[in-house]
Order: sequence, then C-alpha cells, then structure tokens
Amino acid sequence: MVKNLTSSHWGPGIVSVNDGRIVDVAAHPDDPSGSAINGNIAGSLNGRARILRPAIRKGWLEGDPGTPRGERGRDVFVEVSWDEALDRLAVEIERVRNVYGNEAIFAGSYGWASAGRFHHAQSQLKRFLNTVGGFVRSEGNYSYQAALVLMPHIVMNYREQVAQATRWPVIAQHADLVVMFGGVAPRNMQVSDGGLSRHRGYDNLRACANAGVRFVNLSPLRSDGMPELNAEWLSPQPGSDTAVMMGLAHTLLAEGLHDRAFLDRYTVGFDRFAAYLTGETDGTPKNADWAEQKSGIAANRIRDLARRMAGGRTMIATAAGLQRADYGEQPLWMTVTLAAMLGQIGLPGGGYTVGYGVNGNIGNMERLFAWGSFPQGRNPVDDFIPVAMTSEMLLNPGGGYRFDGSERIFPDIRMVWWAGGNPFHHHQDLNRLRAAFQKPETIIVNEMNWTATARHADIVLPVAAPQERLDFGGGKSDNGLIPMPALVPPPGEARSEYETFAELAARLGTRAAFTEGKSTEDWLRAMWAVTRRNGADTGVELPDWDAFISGDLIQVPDPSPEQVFLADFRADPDANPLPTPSGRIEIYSETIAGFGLDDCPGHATWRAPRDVADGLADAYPLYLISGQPGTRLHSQLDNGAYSRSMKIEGREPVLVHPDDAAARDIVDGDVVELFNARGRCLAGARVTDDVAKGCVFLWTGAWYDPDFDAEHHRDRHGNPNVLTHDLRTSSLAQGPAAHSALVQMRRFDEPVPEVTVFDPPTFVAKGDR
Ligand SMILES: Nc1nc2c(c(=O)[nH]1)N[C@H]1C(S)=C(S)[C@@H](COP(=O)(O)OP(=O)(O)OC[C@H]3O[C@@H](n4cnc5c(=O)[nH]c(N)nc54)[C@H](O)[C@@H]3O)O[C@H]1N2
Ligand SMILES: Nc1nc2c(c(=O)[nH]1)N[C@H]1C(S)=C(S)[C@@H](COP(=O)(O)OP(=O)(O)OC[C@H]3O[C@@H](n4cnc5c(=O)[nH]c(N)nc54)[C@H](O)[C@@H]3O)O[C@H]1N2
Ligand SMILES: [Mo]
Repeated sequence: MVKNLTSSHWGPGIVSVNDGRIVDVAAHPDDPSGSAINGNIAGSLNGRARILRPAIRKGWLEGDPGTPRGERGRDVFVEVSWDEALDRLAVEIERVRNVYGNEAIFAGSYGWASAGRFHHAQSQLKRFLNTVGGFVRSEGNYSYQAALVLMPHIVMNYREQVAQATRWPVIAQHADLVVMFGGVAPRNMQVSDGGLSRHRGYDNLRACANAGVRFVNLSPLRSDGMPELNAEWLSPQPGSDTAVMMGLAHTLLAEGLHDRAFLDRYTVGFDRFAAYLTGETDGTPKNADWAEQKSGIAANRIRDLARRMAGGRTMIATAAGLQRADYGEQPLWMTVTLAAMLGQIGLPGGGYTVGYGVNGNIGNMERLFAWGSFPQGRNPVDDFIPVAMTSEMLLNPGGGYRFDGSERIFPDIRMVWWAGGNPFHHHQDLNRLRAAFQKPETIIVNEMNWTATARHADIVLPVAAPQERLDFGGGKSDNGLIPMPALVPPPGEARSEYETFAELAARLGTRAAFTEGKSTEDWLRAMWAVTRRNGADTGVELPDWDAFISGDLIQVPDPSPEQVFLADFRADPDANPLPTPSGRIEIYSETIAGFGLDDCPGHATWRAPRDVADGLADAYPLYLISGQPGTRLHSQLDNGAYSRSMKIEGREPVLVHPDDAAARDIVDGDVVELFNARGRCLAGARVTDDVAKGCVFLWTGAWYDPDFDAEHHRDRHGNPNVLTHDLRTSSLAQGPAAHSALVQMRRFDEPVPEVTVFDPPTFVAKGDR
C-alpha cells in the first residue's frame, strides 16, 4: 500500500515524515525512471531560505504612499504580522486602483509554480484580482514563444501540434532516421507541466534504438542525445541551424531529391522560397558550402545527410531551445520547409516535430479528458504584454512595439505582483531587470523561499509548499491523477494562497466572490466531481474523493497511442484543411510578408545571431548556452540536496571544452568568471568534451546572488541571465532569446566570495537602520 503520496512537475513522490518534518522524498516505486529531483524537496522546504513570516521592505515602509525609498534588492526587511501585511496591502491596492485604475496593476506572474490543481499560484492570484477589477496579464511563455506565434500562420496552433505529435513507438516501428536539432535532452524529459504519473520517454527512445532507428544529434551538447541512441554527433555553431537546414534543402533541390508532388498538393509558396534558396533573389545560393561557412559543419557531411534523409523514412526533431534565440522563428519555419521538401509529413515515422524534449509526455502520452480546475473568473482589463517584455514595459511606459503584426502600446504599471514565478531567474539581462524593478510604486511577491525575486519585492507573503496543503495532481498532457494529502504543517506562519487571498478579499469586500463560501476541501471535492463526471463521459470510472485521496495514484487510458501527426491532412487535404489562410502548409506566408517586418520576412530566412553580427566575437569569443538544468526544475528548490550536490565550490557548473579550458589555464573544478558587456558571474568549471569547442554551457536557475560591491554587480553563484541580452527573437513573436549570447571566461584568482542567497535576507525592527 503506497502512502504519503505527493506530486511534482517531475513526477510522483513518496514522502518520509519524521516529527512533523519532511525528511526525504523518493520516486514512486512503479515509475520505471523516477526523477532524482525529488531529492531537493526536503532540504529546501526545511532550509534557511524558507520564508516564515510576512515581510515588508524597510524603504517601502518608510516612504510615503507611491514614493517608496531605498533600492529594491539591496534593502533590508521588517517582519510583520499577517494582519499588518494584509491591512497595508489592501490599502495599497485601493490606492493604486483609485489613482491609476486596474490597468496599472501587472500580474503576468509568469512561472511554473507547483503541481496541484487547486493551489496553482497564478490561478489563485488571478481569480483574486479579477474580483477587484482585474490586471494586465502576459501572453505566451518562455519555452516556445516563437512557435506559439509563428506556427498558426504556417501550420496550426503549436500546442495542438505537440498534443498530436507522432508517438515514439510509431517511430520505432516505421522510421529509419531521426535527425535531432538540439537533441531530445533526456534531462528535460524528467518534467511535464502539472506532473506526470510515469516517465515513459526513456524506454520509448531506447526501443527506437533497439529497433534499428539511427539518430543524428546536431547540438552543442553531446548528451542532448541519450547515450543508448548511439547518435552521430555534429555540433553546428549555435544559432546556425537555419543555415544547416538550408544547406540540406539546397542539396535536395539541386539533386532532385525533393518531393514536388507533396509540395504542390500540400503547401503554398515553395517557389518563392526556392528563389531565395538558390540565390536568385539575393545572389547568394544557400548551398552546403555556404552552410559550412555559417555553421562549421563540413559541406560534404551536409550533402551526405541530405541524401540519407531523402533515402528513407526520416523524422526531423527540432528542440524548442533553438527558437529561444535570436530570430528563433527561422529554424522553426525552416524545419517545416525542409520536412515539406522531403514529403513525409503525415506518414508514420516521417515529417517533423518541434519540441519532443520539451517535456516527458510529448510523443509518449496525452490526456483522455479534462481534469476539474479552479475557475479564474473574468478579467475586466484586456491589456496584455508578450511574456518576455517585462523590463521593456516597466522601462518604457507608453512606448510602442510590434507583436504578431499589430502595433501595441505599453501600459503604465505602478504595481507588480508575482506568485509562482521567479523573474530574477527566468528573465534575460538581470542588470536591466533590476533597473526595471526599481520603477513600480509597489511590488508584491508570494513565495516559499527567499529567491532574488522575493528580495526585490516590497511586500513578501510566505506560502505553504505542496506537501503542506491538500490538493490533487493531474498533468496537462498526462493520464495520471495523483492524491496530494497535506503531510506536514507549513513552517512558521506560511499558509496557502487561498487563505491569504480570502482574507485579503475580505478586506476589499469581495470575499464572497472569491470563495463562493467554499473551504479548500469544498473546492477540491467540487473539482473532483467535475473530473469524475468527465471521466464517466469517456467511459472511465473514478472512485469518490475520500477513496481517491487516501489511495494510490490512478492512471487512465492513453487516448492516442498510434498517433501520426497530420495523417488526416495528408489523407485528404481538401476535407481536412489546415487552419492557415490557404488551408495548406505555408512555406511562404502572405500574412507575415504583409506585416513588413525586417526581422521576420515572408519565408524562412537566414540571419546571423545579433552578438555575432555586431562583431562582438573578438572580445567575447565563446557562445553561451544556458539550457534547463538536470538537477532541478529551473530555479526551484536550488538550495536542496540534489541540486547542491552537483555544484562546484558552491557555484553552478559551466561545461567547458578541454581546448577552451587549456587556452585559459583552467582545470576541472576551478572557479571561473564569465563576463561580457552586460554582466558577469562566477561558476565552477566542468571540463568535458561533451560540449562543443567554442561553447560554454551554464545551466539556468542558480539563484541570482549579486555582489553589489563588485563590478557589474557580479553574480557570485552562476546565473546565466546576467550575461544574456533582453532583445527578443523578432518583432513577430517577441520571444525570449536567451540562447544567443557571446561571453569571455577567465580563471577566477581572487578570493572566492561566499554564496549568500541560501541564507535569509537581513531583518530589522521597524525604525532601525
Ligand atoms: N538563460 C535562460 N533563461 C531561461 C531559459 C533558458 O533556457 N535560458 N528558459 C526559460 C524557460 S523555458 C522557462 S519556462 C522559465 C522558467 O521560469 P520560472 O517558471 O519563473 O522558474 P521557476 O524556478 O520554476 O520559478 C517558479 C517559482 O515559483 C515558486 N513556487 C513554487 N510553488 C509555488 C506556489 O505554490 N506559490 C508561490 N507563490 N510560489 C511558488 C518557486 O519557489 C519558484 O521560485 O525560465 C526561462 N529562462
Ligand atoms: N530537468 C529539467 N527538465 C526540464 C526543465 C527544467 O528546468 N529542468 N524545464 C522544462 C521547460 S520549462 C522547458 S521549456 C523544456 C525545454 O526544453 P528544450 O527547449 O528542449 O531545452 P533546452 O535545454 O533549452 O534546449 C535543448 C538543447 O538545445 C541545444 N541548443 C541550444 N542552442 C542551440 C542551437 O543554436 N543549435 C542547436 N542545434 N542546439 C542548440 C542545447 O544544447 C540544449 O541542451 O524543458 C523542460 N524540462
Ligand atoms: Mo519553459
């Protein structure tokens, strides 16, 4: 009998409790590849950085309303009672609404928060704000913003694409070759939004290799391909995949290996693209020799790969990471274009997928029916910003910008509220974000831990962790329902967001609208009733709430184990047209061409990454890649044992090629400094030929720990976003472009400073200095 279940985005866990405290969390015994990230939970929830009481920044307390004093991020905090925090917050919300209106409140609050259907931080925050007049939201995500905006123009909604991705078992049976741009990173398959009941992807990928499918991994990191795949490893210069794909496409065209019949029947605009590919329009043929110059991959290998791709059943698997880069729309459009030229879209095991590695369920599992959810209500404010424009918005109120063809104006934000995200991990150019975070009159952060974001707030509200509150888990693309009983009490005065918002709503006269008179358990029983009814409608019988919450996790059937992406469209494109203007795949898009954007014209186009085009490579010769960390989810629980076990002298590891290390007198285990004109950070050198020469790979998510006495406010810990730029993919999608940054690196010979961010900030009594 499985007891003490919990659920995280990285899978189900079994919690060991001693004396009212979590001492360990192990993976579920039935999970064939349970995640070691569970090993962070106990240490972080019991850690020194846990927020135990509401706290208010001293300079905010001392200033007049609307004119806070001091500098966010440097200031000290005063711990206060819940009543004082909520009384002051209610008055401040009223003031901001009366003086500026709800359009001055930004609660985009992007972030992963925690698994659990009810205690989802953003849903709680947004429902509360919707009862008091609404807020400016953000649209899209940091994961695949370019795909979200581009794909509907050229194929279809991106989220539906991944939900319909060809399944790996189909690939095992039918494919000869999988060409992975950016790999299918096994470390990333630990995670899926809202959780996953089993990690199935590893066995499914191994089955492909066992069935004789060959893999090619084009990536700066060898380990983006699972070792068992025995993938052939090619490492194009970061940001040059569009050029490689064009070299492949040119070879197909020049050698007559493209599928003209497919292009005629299922696509529009190939001839306009072909005129660019051959150089007819700009004098530059994008052939394999040209692609070699851009990418560093030998022309003969590109030609050979093109022939192999045309010679059998080929799946092109492009990682979402490729589009988190300058002009990130282009490798996507080129993936679709190349797959269309091969003519295998809609065939089992052929075609393309963007984002197999983006979570553990894509290509492995889908949800059969919708789980019950906590309703957010209606937002009376309809203004929004594209998700990665936070700094831009705060620094340029009233400024204009382009997004998906429209012209938009930034709102004038006075209050910022974050619950369930960590912008001082996730956003690019953190020095710029620090400047932007000085602008608002009030910043509120709900958190479990004293992250850098909490330290940059004025009012900080402590939150109970998933294992400290009653809930149930159900992943967005998963088949599992997971009981999440409250196993330990929250420490200090931390409490659930539902309790916090209910009390705040009471002060603002909207308690009844927020709670509808229900307790947490009432809501959960109602959400479970919806889940049960939706199950019954699809022939799945679920137990009642009491039986469920005291039992083991439940798995419901896979709705589509044999799924092949776009099989229906291929079978009959007239009966099943795509939702594009032409009903076909748009290799050339009149719509996008009509937007008149220099940085995203009407067909896939080569653009060099900005730092490279700007000539920064002499001063900063190394490409910085900052992918997702294997030892945690983003920045979550970074002070837990598993995450800390991989650090080097307490710093985040940076992967360095032996030649690049030797050229700088760096050996494995050294503390190094990474820097460019935007910022600098320390990290621990991990010397390995797993990473391509000329690239350094620094995992994202180390809690930002600025040293205000050092140049550029050097981060002591190793957060790559002090080095990334805050320019976005293009004015089409305005997606984050974190993977395009050049840096320099040196051995750090000065005394190595202590990492301070795992300790709480300084607290003072009111009136103290
Ligand atoms: N350089 C670089 N930067 C990147 C990326 C990259 O590849 N390179 N990747 C980007 C991507 S794809 C993403 S998705 C983002 C992720 O960015 P985020 O989603 O912001 O990262 P997380 O660390 O998951 O932040 C979640 C925060 O919510 C808190 N939290 C958890 N549960 C709760 C809760 O119940 N209530 C409250 N109030 N808080 C809670 C956690 O403690 C944590 O601090 O990062 C982006 N940033
Ligand atoms: N353990 C763990 N798993 C996670 C997450 C996590 O934080 N931790 N985060 C989850 C989230 S929110 C997301 S969005 C997904 C992200 O999933 P992905 O987008 O697939 O992940 P990334 O790690 O950003 O990028 C994948 C790989 O692309 C490669 N790459 C980067 N730039 C280039 C390039 O220019 N060319 C080529 N060919 N390759 C390049 C890098 O080597 C990198 O390892 O992962 C999810 N899974
Ligand atoms: Mo993401």
